[in-house]
Amino acid sequence: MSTGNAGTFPKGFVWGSATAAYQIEGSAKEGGRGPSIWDTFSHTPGRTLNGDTGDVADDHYRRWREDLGHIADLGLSAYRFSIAWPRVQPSGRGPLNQEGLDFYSRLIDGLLERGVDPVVTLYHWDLPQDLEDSGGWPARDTAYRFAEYAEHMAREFGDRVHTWTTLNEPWCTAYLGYASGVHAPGRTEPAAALAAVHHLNLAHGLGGRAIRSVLPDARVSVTLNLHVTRPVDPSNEADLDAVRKTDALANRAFLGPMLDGAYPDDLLADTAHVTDWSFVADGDTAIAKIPMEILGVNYYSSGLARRWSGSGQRSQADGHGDGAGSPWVGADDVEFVRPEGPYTAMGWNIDPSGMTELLIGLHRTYPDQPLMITENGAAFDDVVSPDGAIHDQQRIDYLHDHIAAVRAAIEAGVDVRGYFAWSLLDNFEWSFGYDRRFGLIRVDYDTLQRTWKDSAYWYRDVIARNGLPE
Ligand code: IFM
Repeated sequence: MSTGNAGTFPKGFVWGSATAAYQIEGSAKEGGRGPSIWDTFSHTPGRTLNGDTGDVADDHYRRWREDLGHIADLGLSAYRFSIAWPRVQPSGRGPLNQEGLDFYSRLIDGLLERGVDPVVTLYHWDLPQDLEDSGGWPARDTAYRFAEYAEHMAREFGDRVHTWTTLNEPWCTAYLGYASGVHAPGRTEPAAALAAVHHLNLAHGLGGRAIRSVLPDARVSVTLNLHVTRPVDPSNEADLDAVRKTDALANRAFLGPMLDGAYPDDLLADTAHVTDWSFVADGDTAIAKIPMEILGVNYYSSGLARRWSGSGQRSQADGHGDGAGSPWVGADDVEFVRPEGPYTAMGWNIDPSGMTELLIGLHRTYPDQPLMITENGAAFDDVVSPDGAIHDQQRIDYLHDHIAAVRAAIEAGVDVRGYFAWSLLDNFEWSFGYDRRFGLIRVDYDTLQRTWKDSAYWYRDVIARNGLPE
């Protein structure tokens, strides 16, 4: 496919930016919102850096009008945000909360008035606490509650919202929430994590079907943080097998049911010592598979793995292994080695080629599936200059190189429909609290003042020219 000039993108390419409710909204107890697992988790001593919570966050719940102004000024064609389930249905079941619905309704109207397409994520990790108290994602019922909630949202907003993302990064929900415990609800139960994987897949299928029952023409999607893992020694069979295992757990555990209607045999075999997968009922994987107008891909960095020798301290240097447990359920013989730098402030390596590789690989396996980069971005230790500006050249370089990587994939024939920068604003970076800044726009957490970083001006120009600078 030719895209014209070296740096330009196909006509109609979507340029967006993304956020998530708990990371920006604040007002955790306002407007009838119920508690979520992230309220409980972040208020539990020792769970987040500096004890940070999402109580105030970016105060977006009250400053949404100002934020709409930034979205419009950037020239975004789409804005990806999540609905906080506990804000619109405080207990995760039963009655809806009109005040919460009104908030999102105003936001959606405001986006449309400014010519920005609202892209809604239904679940970005803030499970209503009541549902966790009934078992959370390891419990089958949660998938049915999610489908009901999805149907409600389709009825409420389907006249104005066309693109619906069921789940954001179910890998994190299942493995960080229920295996390593570094995310809410902080459980470290490997078998429960695999049950969560399954019920998230089921929720995706049930939820997508519920949306389509109300809105036959809805564009349904999911966002996955697919892992690009390379072998330490590409000529070593054991290292290649370690990569296969991580691919099964991280990628094919979701792609399999959602796109092929089945779990991969090697995943079931690799984890047979953890669970017998008896929580998978007949017909579940057929339900999980729904046609998707878009498959959302989040990409930040790549990994490096090898077979663990079995002696000494096993390294888990993949940026996800610092909790009480390992997120890599059942992969006890896999060791993660820190890839070469440079690194972002998250300690993640910068590897744009991994993004091209990922997109091309997905296209080979699923040639008819349109793709979208629903998140990509970087945290750096931004410095405010004496003149008040934030010269975040490292972030500009990161974004530049990853956008170029997307373009390389398009040139190679991959159907990539858009790119969303993570994130619009600095925000609550989960267990890292406010310490890691991903925003195009800086948020001063004392005054809540927003200031455009150089990367925001740069991204605005990329959008305006539909491509990278020459
Ligand atoms: O901040 C998160 C986001 O919520 C999900 N994807 C990764 C981002 C950076 O860690």
